Amino acid sequence: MNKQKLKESMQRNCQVKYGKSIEKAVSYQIWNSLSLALLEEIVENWNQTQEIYKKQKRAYYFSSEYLMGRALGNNLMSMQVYDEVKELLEEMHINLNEIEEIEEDAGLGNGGLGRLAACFMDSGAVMNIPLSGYGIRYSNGLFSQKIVDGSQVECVDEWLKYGDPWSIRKDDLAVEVTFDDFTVRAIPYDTPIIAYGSKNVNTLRLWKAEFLESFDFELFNNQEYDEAVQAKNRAEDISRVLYPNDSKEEGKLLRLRQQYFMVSASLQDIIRSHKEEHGLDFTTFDKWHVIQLNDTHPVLAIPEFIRLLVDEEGIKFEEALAISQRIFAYTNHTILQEALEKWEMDLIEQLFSRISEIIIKLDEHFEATLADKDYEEEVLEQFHIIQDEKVHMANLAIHVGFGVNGVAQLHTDILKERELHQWYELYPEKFQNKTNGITPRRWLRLCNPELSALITELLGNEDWVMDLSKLDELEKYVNDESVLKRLMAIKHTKKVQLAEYIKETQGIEIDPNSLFDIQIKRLHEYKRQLLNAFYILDLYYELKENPTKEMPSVTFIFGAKAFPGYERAKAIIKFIGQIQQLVNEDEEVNQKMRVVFVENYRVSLAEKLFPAADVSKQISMAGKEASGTGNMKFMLNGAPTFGTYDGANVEIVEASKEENNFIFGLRVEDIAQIEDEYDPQAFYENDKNLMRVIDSLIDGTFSDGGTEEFEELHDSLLEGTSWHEPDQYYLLADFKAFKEAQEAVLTAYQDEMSWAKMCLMNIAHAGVFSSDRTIMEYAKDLWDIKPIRI
Ligand code: 26Y
Repeated sequence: MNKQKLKESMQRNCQVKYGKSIEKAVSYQIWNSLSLALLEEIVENWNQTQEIYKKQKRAYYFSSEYLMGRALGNNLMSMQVYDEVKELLEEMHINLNEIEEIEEDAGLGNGGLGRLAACFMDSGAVMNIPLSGYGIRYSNGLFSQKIVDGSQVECVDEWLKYGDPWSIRKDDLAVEVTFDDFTVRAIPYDTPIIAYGSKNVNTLRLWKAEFLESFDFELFNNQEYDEAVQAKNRAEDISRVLYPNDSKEEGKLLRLRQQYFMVSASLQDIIRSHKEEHGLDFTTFDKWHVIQLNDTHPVLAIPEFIRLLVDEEGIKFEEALAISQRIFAYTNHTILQEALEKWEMDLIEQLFSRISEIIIKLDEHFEATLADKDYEEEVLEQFHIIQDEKVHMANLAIHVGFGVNGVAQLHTDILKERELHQWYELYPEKFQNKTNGITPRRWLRLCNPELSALITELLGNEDWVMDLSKLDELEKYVNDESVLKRLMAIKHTKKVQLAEYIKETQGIEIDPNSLFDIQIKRLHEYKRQLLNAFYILDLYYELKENPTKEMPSVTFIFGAKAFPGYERAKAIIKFIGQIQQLVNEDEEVNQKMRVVFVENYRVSLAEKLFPAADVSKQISMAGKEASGTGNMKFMLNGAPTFGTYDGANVEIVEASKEENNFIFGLRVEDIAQIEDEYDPQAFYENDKNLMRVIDSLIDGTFSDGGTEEFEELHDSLLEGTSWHEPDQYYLLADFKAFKEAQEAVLTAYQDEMSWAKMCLMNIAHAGVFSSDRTIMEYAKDLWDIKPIRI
């Protein structure tokens, strides 16, 4: 990189955009000018990459969520100019770190599924796979969270407030999306995905919805100003907000519009480029294109593709269906029934009646194909796309798609044996496992430069950044005391940095010499943050009774957003807040333990938390967490897993060995055995400690501000409600095992060298959890695509 050239470009961009020189610019202006200057550096490679990709088969990731986080630091790293640019800025008396910190996260996703999409984008580029992402450019991403008096308050996310220098708006590539009641313009914004280690630059294309005419003159002339503005808003509403929802259906009509908007625009784009490159021959479409559907959210792509081929290109329905069956594959991310989308037929009819016709036709088609299988009536019903006037999106995807995959081995097994068993029997050849992964660039190289430097030194080069399996070689240092000491010193540094950040942002003091025990993820009952809270409260009572208990000092850290309409999840946040207050204010115990709920958990905060963790808490009820990916981020940064046999935890423990982790609790098969006669009351009555912490919800120990939310939590465990049995996630059954495992942690942590070994073993076996490995599996087993380097 030519420093002088970059500096000039920064100056130029600053002058043109803000009418002032860099010397006079404020942080966000510097951030914009620098980002634009860097974009200038890669734009030629970007165009070249796209031209070369056109010559071979390409994959498209259709996803309603992309949880990208910040771009600047990541792109500096990918371009391998981080240190150079830092130096350059220093010469200009600018602190790069401060500039990085003013960037807002692109939080266009809820949680794991959205972050996985972002990791896949990065890995696609680094592995030189012709992979493009398609999605929606929400004006407001996931809400930002404030904790006010212990409760979650949601604030609107304004990620675009300082601009979006990394995206290029492409008006010339706009398309129209037509609903039965109106038509909108879809405008693509392209963001470069810059490969670390090569010149390839992939594309994330996100659509923004706009009004067709910039202004409705007739209405305006007739002084119907409000109507004109209304029509404009109605169009823009489609890409206005991400639904902060990863469990239930909400804002139905608009959400459905969003889904159709995204898939229709993306397919029109793909078909247009197909015609440009290959003419009107659609019989070879699958030779050139393959579409991965990220959960059911983009599954409307199937009938929309058929519509476009039949209605716009004059292809016969049967032929269009046959092509679809060769280009779509579907990934399932959950077995929670409430998260499997089912759309009411009349909504679909109302918004896009032609799509409902096609869905009916598809349903009839598949019914006919099953006619000779002599299924019982009931079984046959389960295969229908339309059941009780609802469209089962997963059924549509499984019938048509050529591939169906789960996201961790256990999850795929459960799909095959239970949740989708009859589908597996019908289409065994479609089912595959693709264990999730994480990008080593953001989740180690960027967020933990200290550990990265040590690894590079030990391995002799930086090849591990692009081939994470190289970490294997670290195992030989497992008895090397000086390496282990350095590893622990790095951990301490990251804990000091986190402690400073928490002090600065939330005013809470924590001790970097204490054990950092961290649970960070969306708030959901199945993830069992409440179980962790019960344990912490129990430990508090134990310390009150026995102040000389032999244990290291511990800091319990939580971070989680709750869906705004999910009352119980919000009550759990409140409960944790109450425990935090009780513990931290109690002088008798607060030298031994503290609790912190970090506000507004998001990608950029995650980058500070994972490297600072001593323990990774992964305690979902066995069978419920499809994979988890946070678990992998902890592991890569050297934290043993404290967890259940669930999701990818199983594979993490298999890779790094059980003795280097803390596994507890009921397994899937144990739960299957007891589920019919499970009696949480018996656990409650037989364990005084458990009783005490559960009772704290109703005995006046804590206050929920008179809302009765705590009582509701209490009853959900012991009484059940109209929609579920008591303690549906088996907290009470696992409490004792949890406590024993946590005791083992407290003991193990006191032996620094043996602890350090566990950390090292985790790092050394984390290689398989690189999303590079995952994306290559998709490319090989599902997409039939090979890398191509520019
Ligand atoms: C349709 C709507 C209700 C909905 C919106 C978002 C349903 C689900 C979601 C998001 C689900 C999600 O994030 N699932 C997570 O996907 C990760 C990536 O595969 C997994 O690691 C994680 O276990 C799973 O919960």
